[in-house]
Amino acid sequence: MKIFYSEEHRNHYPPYEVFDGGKRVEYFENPDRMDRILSALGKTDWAELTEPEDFGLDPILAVHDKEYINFLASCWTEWLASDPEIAATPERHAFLPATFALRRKTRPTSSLHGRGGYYMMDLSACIVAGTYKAALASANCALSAASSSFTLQNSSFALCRPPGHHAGKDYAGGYCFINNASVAANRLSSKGKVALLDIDYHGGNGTQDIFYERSDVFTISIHGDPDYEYPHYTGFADETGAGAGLGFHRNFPLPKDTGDEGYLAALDDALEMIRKFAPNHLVLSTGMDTFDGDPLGKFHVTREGFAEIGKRIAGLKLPTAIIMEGGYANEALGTNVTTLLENFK
Ligand code: OKP
Ligand code: ZN
Repeated sequence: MKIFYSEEHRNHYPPYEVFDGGKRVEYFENPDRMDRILSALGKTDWAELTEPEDFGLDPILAVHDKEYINFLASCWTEWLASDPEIAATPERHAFLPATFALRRKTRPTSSLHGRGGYYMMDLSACIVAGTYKAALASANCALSAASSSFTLQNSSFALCRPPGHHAGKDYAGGYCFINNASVAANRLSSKGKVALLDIDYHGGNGTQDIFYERSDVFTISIHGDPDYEYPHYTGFADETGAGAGLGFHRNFPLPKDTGDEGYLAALDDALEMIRKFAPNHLVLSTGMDTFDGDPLGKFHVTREGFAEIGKRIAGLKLPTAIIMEGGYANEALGTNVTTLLENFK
């Protein structure tokens, strides 16, 4: 199986994040996650590591707002230029806004902090020197996986970091900057019907927003109920699309302590909907944070659970671009990923 991976992610490693209640903690979405996955892939006889192709900005701008991408591109250098203290010790800092724009009543103003609060939805998508290039390389991994799985009509894996499913058309959030899976799905949509299934523990709000009014890309997310879980304000069962997209988005919010059995029951319902939609291609937003013991999750999916989840999704028999999203139980991350991927080789 082709695995698209770039070393570029290493330069995106913010020195901290601001967690619930304002607590400063180490950045959960760290480069070690990739090392664990690479090491597990290296022990298999089927993983074929490949550099991503560079697709340029066009496929990204087909999904994201240009001014938002410009903000990502220049944020760090503007931030350094604005304060000599930051410029003297850049490794100790990350850019975060302190005021957030409530949409509908607001506009992106020209100051850096004005744009920060407009283009960022929370305090977890810290921008540092290497963020923009890492995000571009991550999107190129997803595009390469899409292109390869289309050409070869098989499945491929994009080892993306930073992840993407919380990023909307014009905002970053939840460790995400460019919505890798959406960029890939949008590109594939020119070739046929696409289903995008999101099995990350957190609701895929960015993906939901991007395709909400479209019927050519059917989006489904299975996740912790926003009633108790991040991203808190979206991902409810009654959000099913709008306009031409009505009926082409589905959410499966699940309770705390969901285990293999409860998860697989929801997955079966989701897979049935995908079968009815009869897509030509599948994009799988793959987070392993449903795992029992994940520090950011409240589910109890086991390794055996991931084997069964992979088996049932692969049972769709669709060429699948598998896109890495979250998963923070680093010690188990590599094995969990290879356990799921094995079903698609
Ligand atoms: C990214 B992905 C925990 C605070 C949440 C952001 C989580 C982003 C998850 N209560 N901080 O979907 O794995
Ligand atoms: Zn997640």
